[in-house]
Amino acid sequence: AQDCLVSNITVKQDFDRMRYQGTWYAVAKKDPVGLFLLDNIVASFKVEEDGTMTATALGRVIILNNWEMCANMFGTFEDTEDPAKFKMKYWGAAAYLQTGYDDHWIIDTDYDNYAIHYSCRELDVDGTCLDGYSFIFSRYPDGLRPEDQRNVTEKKQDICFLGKYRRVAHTGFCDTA
Ligand code: FEN
Repeated sequence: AQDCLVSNITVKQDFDRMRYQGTWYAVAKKDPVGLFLLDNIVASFKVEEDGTMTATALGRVIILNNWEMCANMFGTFEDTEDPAKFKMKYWGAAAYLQTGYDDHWIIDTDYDNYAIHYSCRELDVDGTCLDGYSFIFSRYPDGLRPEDQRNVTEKKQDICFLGKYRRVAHTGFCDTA
């Protein structure tokens, strides 16, 4: 959407939640306002027997007194009329972690290599996104394949977050948690 209206953002056509299952490594993220996951972010999606999509996410956080922790987050997804647009209820394994209810849109994915996720938390009066976050996911912790980078950059621009991403480091911090 070159006008940056959230209502004009297009998502993956005929999104297939079965093919989306499994492990996704966050290789880049655009942060929302407030508390979030810092790095070492790995998400795992699953389709339950009743068809509901669920996910877990691990990521490093720094809590009070500069304690480094691995946050263990859970999400359940509510379907909408668009198969690529969900509402996600999320919570943490630990009580100090924030809970929430966010949009969860799959902008694009080829299921085997990359995925572009988008969530706008707050609409501005003009219909653009005032506060949102986004993940670029890869099936590989080392990053995107070179042949996927052009498309991902294009999609970052489509959701008006180009230039707002930071690389997500994978140092192994949450590998044994
Ligand atoms: C997503 C996809 C897979 C499932 C889930 C995802 C979203 C995770 C979110 C995490 C939020 C973390 C927070 C951390 C926090 C999209 C990857 C669930 C939205 C809010 C602190 C930091 C410091 C502190 C307290 C809490 O609460 N962090 O003192």
